Amino acid sequence: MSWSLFALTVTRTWVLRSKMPVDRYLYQLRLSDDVLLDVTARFQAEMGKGLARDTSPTAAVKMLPSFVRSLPDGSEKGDFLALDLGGSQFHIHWVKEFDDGKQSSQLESKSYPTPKEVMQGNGAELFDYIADCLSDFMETKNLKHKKLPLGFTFSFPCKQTKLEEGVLLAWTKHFRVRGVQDTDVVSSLHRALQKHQDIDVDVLALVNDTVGTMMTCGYDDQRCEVGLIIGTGTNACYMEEMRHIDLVEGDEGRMCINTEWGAFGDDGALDDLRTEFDRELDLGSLNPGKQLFEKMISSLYLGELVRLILLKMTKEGLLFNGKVSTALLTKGKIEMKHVSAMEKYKEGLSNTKEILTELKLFPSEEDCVAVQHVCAVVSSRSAKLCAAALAAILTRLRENKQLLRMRTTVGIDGGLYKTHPKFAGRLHRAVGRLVPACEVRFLRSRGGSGRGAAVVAAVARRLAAQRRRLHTALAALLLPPAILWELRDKMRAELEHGLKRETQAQATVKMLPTFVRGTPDGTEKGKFLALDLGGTNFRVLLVKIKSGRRRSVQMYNKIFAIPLEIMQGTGEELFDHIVQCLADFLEYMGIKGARLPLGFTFSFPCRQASIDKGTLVGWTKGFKATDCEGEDVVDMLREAIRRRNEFDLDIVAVVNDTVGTMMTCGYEDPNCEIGLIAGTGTNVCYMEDMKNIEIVEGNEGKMCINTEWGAFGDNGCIDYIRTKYDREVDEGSLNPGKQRYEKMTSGMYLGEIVRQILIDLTKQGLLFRGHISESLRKKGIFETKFLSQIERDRLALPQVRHVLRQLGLDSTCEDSIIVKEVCAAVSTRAARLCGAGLAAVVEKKRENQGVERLQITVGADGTLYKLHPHFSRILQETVKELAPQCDVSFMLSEDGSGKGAALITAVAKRLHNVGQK
Ligand code: 0WK
Ligand code: 0WK
Ligand code: BGC
Ligand code: BGC
Repeated sequence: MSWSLFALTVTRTWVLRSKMPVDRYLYQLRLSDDVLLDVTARFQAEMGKGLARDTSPTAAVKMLPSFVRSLPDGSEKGDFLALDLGGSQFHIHWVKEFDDGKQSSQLESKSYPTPKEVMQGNGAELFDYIADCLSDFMETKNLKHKKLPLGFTFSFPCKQTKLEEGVLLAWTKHFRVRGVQDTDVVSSLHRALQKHQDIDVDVLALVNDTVGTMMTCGYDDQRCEVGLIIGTGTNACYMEEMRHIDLVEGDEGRMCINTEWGAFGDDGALDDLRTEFDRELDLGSLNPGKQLFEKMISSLYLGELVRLILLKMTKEGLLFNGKVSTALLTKGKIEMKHVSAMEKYKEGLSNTKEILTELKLFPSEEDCVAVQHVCAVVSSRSAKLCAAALAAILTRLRENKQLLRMRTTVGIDGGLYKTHPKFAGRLHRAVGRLVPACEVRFLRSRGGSGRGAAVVAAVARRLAAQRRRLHTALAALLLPPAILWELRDKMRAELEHGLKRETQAQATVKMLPTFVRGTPDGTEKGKFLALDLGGTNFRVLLVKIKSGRRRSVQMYNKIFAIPLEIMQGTGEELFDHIVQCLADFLEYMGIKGARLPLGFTFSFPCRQASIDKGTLVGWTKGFKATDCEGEDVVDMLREAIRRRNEFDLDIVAVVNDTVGTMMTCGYEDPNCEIGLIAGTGTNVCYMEDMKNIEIVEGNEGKMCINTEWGAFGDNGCIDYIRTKYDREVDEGSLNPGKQRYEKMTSGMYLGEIVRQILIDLTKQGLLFRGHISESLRKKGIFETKFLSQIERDRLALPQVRHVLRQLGLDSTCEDSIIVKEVCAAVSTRAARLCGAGLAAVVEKKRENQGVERLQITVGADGTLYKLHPHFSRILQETVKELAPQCDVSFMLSEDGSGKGAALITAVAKRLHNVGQK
């Protein structure tokens, strides 16, 4: 340790210990950690106010959305220009970003002065000056022939509604240009640039220097999610959860918030901490009452604070023998560089002596020590106050992530932080004490925020291109109203084809008579068995129906699995499996001996000649058992029961799940004359007038028609809305060319459509960094239940990423936003398509009844309808749109179609007994 340093330390310790009167002034500037923690809490409250819709207009800390949503992902490339205005220097950069996966970029820069007359002139002059400098820069760098995108770092508070626009709220620091406040600075820049015919730049992004700094550091450290400037001014930004930003639409992902913490305390929140020197400094500033926090911290003001303290001490004879020099009386005479120099303790008192002498103060050694002390206390307070506010931001980030401990990186820039000998250390230590649960890496920005602005422009360009390509890909899934009306009419035509004798045979929408002629009338009673096959679950049910006053239905059911090898084995194995389950259930219920009537819900297209006959037209969904198509499934069940020879049952009815669902709901609401299934498969049935069912004898009354609308389009009539993704899914299905409408609308296929689109977007480099992982190649991996999970409102993106991770898909925030959009596009199309089909059915019902307005209830079931967060709502809205003369109520079938099958069995049984008499 050098002699002079030793001498200094001894003197200082002695001076300090002896509690110089200087402390009378300085103790207010000493902030204990308790006080700092209180400042942290106050700032947290201010942040909340700035983010919330109702308090943000009056909030002092503005919390300005920056529309920067994502960090660079390394695919940014190309040449960019960047302007960096608002710090101590005005920089222009030429940034070349290389898509070499190593996130490397090259920077060529030039600084331009910001003369006072420009900083305090009028707007047109300022932007003309900027344009002239840019023109000069492009001349120098021989860029005038290039059309280049530009990122504009503008280090003042701006209200933004999009990246490429910013309305100046107020000037700060040493800027005070007339006619700019409350105007969009990007349009002003554009106007000035247009005066230069020989330069062609596109301002893609306006960013605050804190945001530019965060992005610059984010390029080197992906963990960087906070940007901090401690220079001429001070400010911080950080990545906030969208769901907390009331002023911006959407809940997905994060957005960078420019806190503008310089204004913390402008509402009096820090008045108890502001000293007389702070108040005096503020009164003498360009913007009294504004930026009060900044005026306690940043380099533009610290020198002045020191001057005011020294002036007071000198006036009271405590320094320089009470001789007040002109310098001490001159505002701005002591600058940050002086304070920094004087705090270079390794150099002892020499700097201090030299500087004070230059200021004609001729200090004693004690004076020097005292002045150093004042500098130390003032700059320490600055560092600590920064730490307190930063601690609030770090705590919020940790809470947003619901972490107990958090590692993060703070990108930092600014003359005070970079050049002051002690500031950085003090800041780091204070942050360490205030937020011990956060492990913070402070990363100095390399190349200034200009590079960051270029990165933002590059990300903006990438996102814009991505969005354009995403919209192109998803455009094919959008069904404008005109198309929907058309589809409604096409469905209507197909319904008619299916009903008419001469066209029935070729019809794709088969319109299968079910021989169910009425909905329940409450007289049904007895004990019935029901089987429910064809949906997600195979159920065996015992249903007890009571009529009259004690009218009720009691059900006991058991779910059994249908293994894939049974679904796609032989018909015999399938029906033996069904009877095995039946036997287990009868055993379990202890009713093996009872020859109960049974209703068989068989959710596949069956041509019926009567209520208890059903010939399978063709398998759908995941079933492909052999030797069944063209066979009567009731016979096959009876044979299987016979083969087992353990019990006997009276199979009274075979019904489609849509019919069972209609009956189940009809038991509660007699107005229910339509049954809708939107589940693994999709289908609808409705009560049709017998006179319209030409293939069944008789014109009286009604009969339920199982439309089997899943096959709509198998004749190519909807090929014009089928996309390449639909064709992929169809070709990869068990029944290519069949059930085309079902493959665009039902749970068995929606996940596969999404997977096909994700593969296509990944191939285009729009997703997963262009890498198609093994899991993404796996057919059926993207089950429809994942759509429902991913599309759940308020599901934060981390949870979407969690779902994708379960699928072995490692995704970025952006990826998950895109995946969510793809899911929404696919499920919305499905719901709108179903809505168009259903509108055709209810309109037919209305015309059947020849009424102006129809009131009708639709009984609905199926996992897609029940569990998807938006499907049922969008379907209902579409029906309302396309069948405006129908008041359609939707009734969720609580008990599945098994109950309906039992009710049908009861009716059939009653009719049968009446027939016997
Ligand atoms: C360098 C950044 C610039 C920022 C400046 C702040 O590139 O955007 O405004 O730091 O520090 P100052 O120059 O005010 O000390
Ligand atoms: C529950 C019904 C059943 C029907 C199923 C359809 O009880 O008959 O097949 O809904 O929905 P999924 O299970 O296919 O989603
Ligand atoms: C401005 C901020 C800026 C900060 C640092 C403040 O005066 O209001 O927008 O980020 O200075 O340059
Ligand atoms: C079947 C229909 C059934 C629907 C819903 C379709 O695949 O063809 O009979 O109603 O799925 O389960």
